[in-house]
Amino acid sequence: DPIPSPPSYPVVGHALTGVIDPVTPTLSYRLLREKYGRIYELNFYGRPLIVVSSQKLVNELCDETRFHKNVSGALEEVRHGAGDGLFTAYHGEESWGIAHRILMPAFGPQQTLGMFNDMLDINSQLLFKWERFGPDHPIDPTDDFTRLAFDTVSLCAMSYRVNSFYQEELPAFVRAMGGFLVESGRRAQTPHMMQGFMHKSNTQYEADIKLMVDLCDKIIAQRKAHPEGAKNDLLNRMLEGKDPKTGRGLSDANIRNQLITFLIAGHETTSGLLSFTCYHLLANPSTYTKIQAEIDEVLGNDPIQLSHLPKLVYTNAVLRESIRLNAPLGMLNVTPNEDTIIGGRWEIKKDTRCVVEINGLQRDPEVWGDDAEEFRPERMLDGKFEALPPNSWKPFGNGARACIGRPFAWQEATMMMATMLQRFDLRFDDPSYHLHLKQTLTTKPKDFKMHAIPRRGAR
Ligand code: MNH
Repeated sequence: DPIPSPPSYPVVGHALTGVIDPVTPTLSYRLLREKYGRIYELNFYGRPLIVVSSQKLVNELCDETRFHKNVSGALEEVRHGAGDGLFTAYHGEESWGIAHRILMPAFGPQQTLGMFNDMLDINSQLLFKWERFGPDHPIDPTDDFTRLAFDTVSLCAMSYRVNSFYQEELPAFVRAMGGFLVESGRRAQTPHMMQGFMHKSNTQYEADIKLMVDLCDKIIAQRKAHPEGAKNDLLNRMLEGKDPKTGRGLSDANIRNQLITFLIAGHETTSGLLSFTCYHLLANPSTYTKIQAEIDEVLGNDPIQLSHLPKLVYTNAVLRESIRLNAPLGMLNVTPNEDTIIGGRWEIKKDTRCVVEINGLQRDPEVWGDDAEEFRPERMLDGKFEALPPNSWKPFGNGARACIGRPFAWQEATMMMATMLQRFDLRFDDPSYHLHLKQTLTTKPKDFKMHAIPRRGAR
């Protein structure tokens, strides 16, 4: 059967038709889904793109015997800075397998528990900041959570302190990475022949990459010169780790690419998750009351401990529900190994670009019901999450190429929610605020401001 497709121009296809808004593509995908359904085809300069968002079809795209991750578009541009790091490695690239096998155990739940103190260190810096600025200060949660996440990954990965809470402007490293990511996204939308003429952005791009590369190379060189007394952080594990399959270790250049990758993959995503969660709690007062009651019961006035984390059951459901409605990384790119047919009727040729539209998938009414658009953490409780049809909740990606930092991000986010709500009552800065989105490689709330009012009796 023909795959539904909006009207297009000859030659350029859907480029220049405005069907995809370059600023917030998420909104365009939503409109297209509402109009054309849960599978439709776009075409850019002759290259087709198939966008899928029902659980039944996505379930087929998640079958790793039939489809694999496709590094193209913005992801491929990110290779200019992250090279063959795990996130941007091509399907089948040899260094991916070696690094995956060395790093999987280093990111396991047990290792992540061992990062508790480093996470708490950065977490306290944020809470102190809010306490000192006081209840009248409008907080930009996305900005502060980006600082939190960046400093946390950097400390846990390579014991390097970015100290972004001690600076008004974002530190050079964070700014370089932000600029690099925005420019990578922009390049993906620029025809190659045009790129050579954009001297100013090209120079800035190169400078941003050099800054990130030089800093990570310096950290690696210092560690190799002075290994004594170093913490057993991710850098240490990469320097010492041997692949059980091939016996090989990681090259210095690959280790640097992984460090840059962790920082890229680990800061905007976690920041988005925390920001959206604050928004949803403020927009849903009854949920807010419940999560705060749980945190008061589990933590009371005590400092947070590892043993508290598994008891924060409702908090966990709130995070799952928040990331269901607003996945910070909204697209998974895959492509079929061979010509294939999905849904029993739509043919997809080998190497065709396919996209799993996560926000559509995670609102599929066949899975989530008529209230799929509502924020209702109860749907994640009492075994209901575990009983979901396969591949209906995919905020961390799929299979072998799924997020390696998932336990890391989840622990960091849980600790932040618990300690934040233990100490503060949150309020909207503008009570009439409605959720708007801001999109780069990842999606975050736009213009969302809040206040943190110290609670009486909090530590
Ligand atoms: Mn993470 C891959 C989402 C936090 C490191 N991550 C992915 C993918 C998604 C994702 C989706 C799959 C992308 C794709 O298929 O192209 N990641 C998240 C979200 C959060 C997150 C929503 C936070 C919330 N990620 C983190 C953190 C780190 C990290 C924190 C590191 C400390 N992620 C990665 C790496 C990969 C990845 C590395 C690539 C894994 C691979 O392909 O081997």
